[in-house]
Amino acid sequence: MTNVFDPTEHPHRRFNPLTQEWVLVSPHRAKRPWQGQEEVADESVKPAYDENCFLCKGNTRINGEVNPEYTGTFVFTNDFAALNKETPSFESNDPLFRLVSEQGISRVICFSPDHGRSLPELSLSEVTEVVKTWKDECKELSKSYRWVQVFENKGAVMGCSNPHPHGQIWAQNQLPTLAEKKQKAFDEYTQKFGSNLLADYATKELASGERVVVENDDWVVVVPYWAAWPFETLVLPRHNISRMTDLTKSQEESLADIIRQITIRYDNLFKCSFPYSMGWHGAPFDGEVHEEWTLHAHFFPPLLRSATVKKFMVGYEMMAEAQRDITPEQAAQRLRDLPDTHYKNS
Ligand code: H2U
Repeated sequence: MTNVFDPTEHPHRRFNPLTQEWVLVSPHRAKRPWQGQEEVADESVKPAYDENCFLCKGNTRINGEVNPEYTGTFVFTNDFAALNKETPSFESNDPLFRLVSEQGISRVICFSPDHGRSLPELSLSEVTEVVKTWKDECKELSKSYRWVQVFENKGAVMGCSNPHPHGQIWAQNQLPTLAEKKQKAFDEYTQKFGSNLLADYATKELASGERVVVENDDWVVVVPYWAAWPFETLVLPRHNISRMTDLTKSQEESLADIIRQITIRYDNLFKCSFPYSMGWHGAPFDGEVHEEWTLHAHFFPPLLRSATVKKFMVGYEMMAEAQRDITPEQAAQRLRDLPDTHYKNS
C-alpha cells in the first residue's frame, strides 16, 4: 500500500448528508476474481393477461371486488392496508415503551393493464400516465395527510408479491423516520449555507459528470457519492421542484422519459427484469413552503454481479454500517455505458 491516498484503491468512508450516516467503501475488494455463474439473458415473453392475477383487469381481488376493464393506470385501496384512517388516537410516553397510534391510507397503483410489461417496457405516454397518477394521488391525499409515500417494489427478491406492474401509495399524518431525518438534514444545511442541499448537490454532480448516469433538460440521475447499494441511483430535478404536486405538464413527460432511461439501463445491465425498491420524497404537505426541500427519487436495487447474485446487507452492515466494493463512480460508468434501447427490443 502506498502512502498517497487513492479513492479507487484504498478503503474509506463516505458521508450520506441525507441520512447523516456513513458508508464504508472497499474498492480493492471489487478486483477479486469472479468464478460464480454467468447467466443467460432472460428473453421470456410474459403474457399480457393472467387469469390468476389479482391486479389484471376484470379479475376478482381477494376481497371479492372485481377490477374494472381499465385501459391506463388503476388505483384501489389496498385490501390488506397497513394504515387505516379510522384508527383511534392514542399515545404512551414511557421512554422505554413509546407508542403513538397512526391514521392513514394505503393504495395500490397498477401501472398498466398489461400484466407482462414493467416500467422500462412501457411507452413514454404510458409512463407519463403513471407520473400523472402519482401527482393526482399526491394532490388528493395531501388534503388529508402530511406525508404521501409513493413507492414501487419490483421483483420477488424485493418482496413483491405479484409480477403485474404496480406500485403503492401510502399516506399518513406523522412524518416517517426517513422523512424526519431528511427534514433535519435539509434544515441544518439551509441554516448553515443558506441554500438547498439537493439543488447544490445536483449542480456539483452535473458539473463533474463522474457519477451521472442519464440526464435530460429537467432531470439528472446519479449514483450518489454515498450510495450503499451497488447500483443505487438518485433522481434529481435540474430546476427547483419541492413536491410531486408542483410538476408542470412538460416536467411530467420529461420525468417519464428519465424513468424509462434509467430503468431500461437497469434491465440491460444483467439482461433481466431488474429488481429494485424505488420511492419518492418531497416536502411534507403541511401548508409550509419548504424551500429547503427538493423532490427526488431513490432506486435501491439489490443486485451485485448478475441477475441472481445480490448484495447482502448482513454482518458488518447490520452491526456497523453499510459497506460497498464497486465504487459509485464505477457503477455510474457501467450504467452509463449501457445501450438506451431495451435488450428485448434490440
Ligand atoms: P406488493 O406486491 O408490492 O406487496 O403489492 C401488492 C399489494 O397488493 C399488496 O400490498 C395488495 C397486497 O396487499 N393486494 C390487494 O390489495 N388485493 C388483492 O386482491 C391482492 C393484493
